Amino acid sequence: MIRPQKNRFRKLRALDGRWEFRKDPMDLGLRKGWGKGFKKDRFLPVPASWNEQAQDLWDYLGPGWYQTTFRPFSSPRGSRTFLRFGSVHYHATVWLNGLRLGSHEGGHLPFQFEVTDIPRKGMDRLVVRVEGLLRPDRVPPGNVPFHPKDAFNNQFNPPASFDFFPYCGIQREVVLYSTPKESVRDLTVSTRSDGPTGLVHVQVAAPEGSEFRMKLSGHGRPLQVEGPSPETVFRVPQAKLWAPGSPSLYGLTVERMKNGRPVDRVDLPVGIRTFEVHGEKLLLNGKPISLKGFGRHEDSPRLGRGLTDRERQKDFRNMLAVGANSYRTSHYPYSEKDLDLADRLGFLVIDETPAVGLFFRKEGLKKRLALCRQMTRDMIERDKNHPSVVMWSLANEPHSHRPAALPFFKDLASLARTLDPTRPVTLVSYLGTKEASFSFLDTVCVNRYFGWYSEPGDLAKALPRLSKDLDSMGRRFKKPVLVTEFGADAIPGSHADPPALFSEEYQAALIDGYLRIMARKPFVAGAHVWNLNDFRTAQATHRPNGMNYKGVFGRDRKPKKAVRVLKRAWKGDR
Ligand code: GCB
Repeated sequence: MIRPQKNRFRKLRALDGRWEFRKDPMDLGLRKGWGKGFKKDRFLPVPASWNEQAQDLWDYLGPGWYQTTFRPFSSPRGSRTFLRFGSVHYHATVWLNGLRLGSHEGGHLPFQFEVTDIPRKGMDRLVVRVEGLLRPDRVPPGNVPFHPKDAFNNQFNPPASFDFFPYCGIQREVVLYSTPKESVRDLTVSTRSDGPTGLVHVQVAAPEGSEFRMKLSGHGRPLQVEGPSPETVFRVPQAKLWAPGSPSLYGLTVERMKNGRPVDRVDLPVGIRTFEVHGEKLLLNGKPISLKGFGRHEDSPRLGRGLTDRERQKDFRNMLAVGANSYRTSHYPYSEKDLDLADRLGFLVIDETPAVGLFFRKEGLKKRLALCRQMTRDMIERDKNHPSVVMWSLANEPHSHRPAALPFFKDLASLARTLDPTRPVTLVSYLGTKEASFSFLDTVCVNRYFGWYSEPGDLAKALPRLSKDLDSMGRRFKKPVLVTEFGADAIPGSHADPPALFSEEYQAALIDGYLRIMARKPFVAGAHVWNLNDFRTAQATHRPNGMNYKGVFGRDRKPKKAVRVLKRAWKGDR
C-alpha cells in the first residue's frame, strides 16, 4: 500500500477536525441503525484518543460512535478513491452515506476501503463505530483469566495485560485520496553499497507490460532510467550514506508511463545505508554501532495517542539533546509521521508490532496468531521503505515460558523474513537466557529491572546481578545483546539523599550504574532507557496516579535529573 500523497495525478483530502460523537454504553447503535446517522452527545477532536477529552470517557473503552459530513471529494475522471484510516483503536466499523464499508480489528496500523463507486447525495456522511474492550483473544490481550503460571495477571484496572493505558478512538489521521486507474501500486526499496558506490534497488508493483520512468536525485547528478522493467538498481557514485548525525536523503520519483507520457507519479525519500548483524555486533554502513536511546510511548495529556506534530518534534528534540541515536516503537507501530522524523533527523528504529503481553494458553491462541500475522504483515508493508527502520520486533514480553510460544514465534519470524529479507528480526523478552526464541532470532533484546522490581533501592546488590546476567546472555547466545528497557520511576520533583525509590536521584543513579556496566561488555550493542517520558497507564497499586514515572522527562516533557547522566554518557557533556 503506497502512502497517500498529493501531486498532479493523486488527490488527497484530510478529514481531520471536529467530529460528532456519541457514547453507546448499552451498545444500542448497531440495532438502531446509527450507521445511517445518529444524534451526537458532544463534539470530539479527530485524531485523538477520546479518554483524555472528558471525565466520563476517562476509563471508557466503548463502544463510541463518530460522525462527520463533508462536501464530496471530486477525483479526476477514471481514478479510484480510497478512504484511509491511519489507526483506529481497537475495532472499527465504517459506513459512508449509510452503506456499511466494512470493519477492521487492531489499532496502530492503517486500513482503507475503496469508495470509488459509493453513491453520493449532497454532503457525504461518514460514520465510524469504535470499540476497544479488553479481551483475551485480542492483540494486545486483556481481561485474561488469572492463572498462577502466567506473569502479570490482572494487576490493572482496566484489566490490560500491559502497562500503558488502552486508549480508544480515531487516533491518527483520516484521509480521502485518489489514484489514477493505471497506478504505481506499491514500491519496495532496499539499499546496499559497493565501496563508495551506493546501490539503490527499486521494485515497483504494477501489471505486466507497464512502462516506468524512475529518477533518483540529490547530492550530485540525478540518475534516471526508463523502460518496461519494474525493477532497477541505481548505482550512486560517491554515495552520501544515511546515518545518525548525517541522515542524507535522496529523492526517488517513480512514474508510470503510457505512450511516452506519465499517468501516475509517486515520490519517496531514500536513505542509502546498510544494517546487519555480524557476530556480537550491529554494523551500520559496515561499522559497529551501539544503539543509545529510549523505549517510548505515544502519549500526551491532551490527545492521548493522537500527538500533534509539535509534540512529536519536541520529543525528537529532547532525544537529540541527550545524544540518543535510536528508539523502539514500544509497544506498537507509531504514526508514519514519527518515522518521517526519524528518517530526517537520523534515528535508528526498532519497529515493534502491537503484540505486547501475549500469553500462550489454548484459549484464543489461534486467533491471536492470526492477528499477529496480520499485524506483522501490515507493519512491514507500511514501514519497509524507511531508512530509519533497522529491525523488526515481533513482540514485547510474551509469556513465553509455555511451549506453544516457540512455534508461534518461529511462524512469525519466518513470515517477517519472507516479507523483508533485509532486516534483522527479534523480540523483546524478560526471560533472558530462558527465552527459547533467541536461538533463531537475530538479536537478543531484554528488559532488565534489577534495582527496581528486584533488589528495590539497593544498587550495591542490583548492579553486580545485572553484570552477571548480561555475561550469561553473552556466553549463551553469542549475538548482540540489547538492553531494550531499564530504569526506575521518579516522581518529578521528588528528591532524596541518599537516593531512594521514586526520587529523581535514584533514577539518575540507577541509569548511571547500568550505563557504566553495559559500556564494559563488548557484546552489549544497545541501551534503551525506559522511558523517554512519563506516561499514563491503567490504575494499579504500583502505579501512583495511574502513571508510570519511568520517563527521564515528565509527561510535560520537562527534564529530570537523569537527563544530565545521559548527556554525560552519550554526548560527553561534563
Ligand atoms: C516492562 C514493560 C513495560 C513496562 C515496564 C515497567 O518490562 O515492557 O511495558 O512499562 O516494564 O515500567 O514496569
